[in-house]
Amino acid sequence: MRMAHIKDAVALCELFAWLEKEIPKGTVTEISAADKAEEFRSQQKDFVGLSFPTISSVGPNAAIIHYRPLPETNRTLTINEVYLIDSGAQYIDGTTDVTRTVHFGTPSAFEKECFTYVLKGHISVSAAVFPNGTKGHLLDSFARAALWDSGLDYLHGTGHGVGCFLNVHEGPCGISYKTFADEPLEAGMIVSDEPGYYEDGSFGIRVENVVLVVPAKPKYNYRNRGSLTFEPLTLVPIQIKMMNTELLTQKERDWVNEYHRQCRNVVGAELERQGRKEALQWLIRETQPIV
Ligand SMILES: [Mn+2]
Repeated sequence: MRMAHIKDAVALCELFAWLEKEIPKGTVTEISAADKAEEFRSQQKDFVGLSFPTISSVGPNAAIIHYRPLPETNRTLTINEVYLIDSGAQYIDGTTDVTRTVHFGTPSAFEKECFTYVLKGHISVSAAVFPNGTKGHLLDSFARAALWDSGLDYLHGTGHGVGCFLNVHEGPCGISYKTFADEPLEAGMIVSDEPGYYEDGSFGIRVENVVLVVPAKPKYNYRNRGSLTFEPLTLVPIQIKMMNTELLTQKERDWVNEYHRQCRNVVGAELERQGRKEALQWLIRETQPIV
């Protein structure tokens, strides 16, 4: 799974570097961007196919949670609207599922504010430390707290299990306000962490990583229960331009910087090995530390 996610990140770095160059020409659509993502993924070793149909959506189309572009709805990407792409692939060594929300021009203050609440929720789950035996639904409100605080929410679950060269939606665990099919999280399980926010008729935001459940070592060990946390397997930069960094705590800024350091080190090495220079330049630029 780690290898599959590194290759998948290479493909997405290529995609975003390509989109930045092509969008100003006015020739990129939701469908052609999705096709390009598939083309870059197909260049990676042991690629078999997509893990689900790509959600490639811009502006108001991204506010439709299960949108998938059709010829009659297909919008052109511009520097004026937020772009959301939720996509993934099957490789012989693993399955991926990643969502990034980006702006190729200047996002509005409200778009940045909403993005930052979503990011805070994403980080709150990803960095959570919780006792062994905890069920995923207890973590669901961690993902929503920053949105709830401002009277906002999203009408879907926060995470699902992910198989390894298997179903991209896999039981028995998940992170949702719903409590069915919710086995306790255990070290070695793999789930998604994907809060969002959708402003009807305007824009959609989602930040999704696939994360691995790993043992945590907090200061104490109450009744020897042991503790767990998550380690991101997805290593694709989260767009700093979309963040209102003043709304982030120091701990959240540290998380972003550490995450981007890992993206740069791990994916950067693979981009270098594959000789993908433009994507490497893009990665380095997009992983500058925030203050
Ligand atoms: Mn997902």
